[in-house]
Amino acid sequence: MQRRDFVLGALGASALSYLAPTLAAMAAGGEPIPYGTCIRTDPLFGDPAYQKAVLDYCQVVGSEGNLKWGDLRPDRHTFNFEQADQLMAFAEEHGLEMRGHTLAWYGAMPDWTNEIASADEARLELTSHIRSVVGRYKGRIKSWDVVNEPLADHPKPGDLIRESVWQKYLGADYIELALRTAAETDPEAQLVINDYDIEQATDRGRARRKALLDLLRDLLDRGVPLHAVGIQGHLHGAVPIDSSGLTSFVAEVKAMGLAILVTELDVIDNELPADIAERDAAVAECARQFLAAIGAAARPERVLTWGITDQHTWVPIWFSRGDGLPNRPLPLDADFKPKPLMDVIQEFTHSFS
Ligand code: 9MR
Repeated sequence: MQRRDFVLGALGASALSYLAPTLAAMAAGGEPIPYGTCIRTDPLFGDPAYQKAVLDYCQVVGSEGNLKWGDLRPDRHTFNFEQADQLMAFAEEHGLEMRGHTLAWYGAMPDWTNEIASADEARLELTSHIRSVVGRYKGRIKSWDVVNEPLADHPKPGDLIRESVWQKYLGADYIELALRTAAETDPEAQLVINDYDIEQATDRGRARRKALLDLLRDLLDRGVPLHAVGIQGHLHGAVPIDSSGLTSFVAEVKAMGLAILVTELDVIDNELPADIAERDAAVAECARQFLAAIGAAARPERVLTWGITDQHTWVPIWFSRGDGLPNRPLPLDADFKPKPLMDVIQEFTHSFS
């Protein structure tokens, strides 16, 4: 399948105006977009079926938790790289690329970081952490989600940046500091800002797209090192996707000279029908619209889902179903059988080749 068919199938004629600049690239052909997943190390090393699925389907992996502060930093003076090292070794042994997630986030912070009490201390902790972590995997982790979810959940003028210990003491400047420190530590690494809920056809979705574009423009205008935007893609199956808004957003990001990655795709299905076939079809169609809208403006460099099997997903922690049925947000079911979502991903990643 060619990209044009994929895009047109999902978007219809309204997408045509975005296609023209990309036809030459299509004709040139190329490799399929590398696909991958974030990894939980327990099943990776404890369940042969999980490991087999990763090896069968993936060219790239990330870590669901092992590179976050909560896992790496049991206390202020200690780094625990054991799990992250094991995943890195697995990736290298099997020729998989590994992405880094994440260096500056509000979430998964160990309690001791609440003791940070000044701008100087925040600067010191953030920069020394980034130097240690990026330095350890220098030349091996080639792409980092340096700043994760910098936007306020519902950005408003004057209130664009999400609260965190970094924002509390350094304001929005923590973003620049994190990026500059990562660039100094590994000048070859791709530096990414990663965020969610930018595809929705809602006022909030529009506000988030605008806030992210404003943030990117400001950083680039000031010469801050930044190479790509990670569109997470935790899609809400029952919330319409703003296809043209998303395509325009990607076109603007591309015009800034930044690459696009899909970093955490899954489809939150708590409000979708109970019937399995209907639900799986709705999940796949939602992802198809999302990918098509992105693909209409740019070839994303990577497509990663946030997990590969419904057996291991964060979704029920926040979005369990009222009817008690298990969530089905990912490309393989709980028995590792491919679902329509896997077909959509494979069609999309191959539509560029
Ligand atoms: O899926 C992750 C879950 O297992 C963790 O408990 C949680 C806190 O570390 O983070 C989840 O991953 C999030 C990711 O790091 C950033 N985007 C949203 C993801 C889902 O909540």
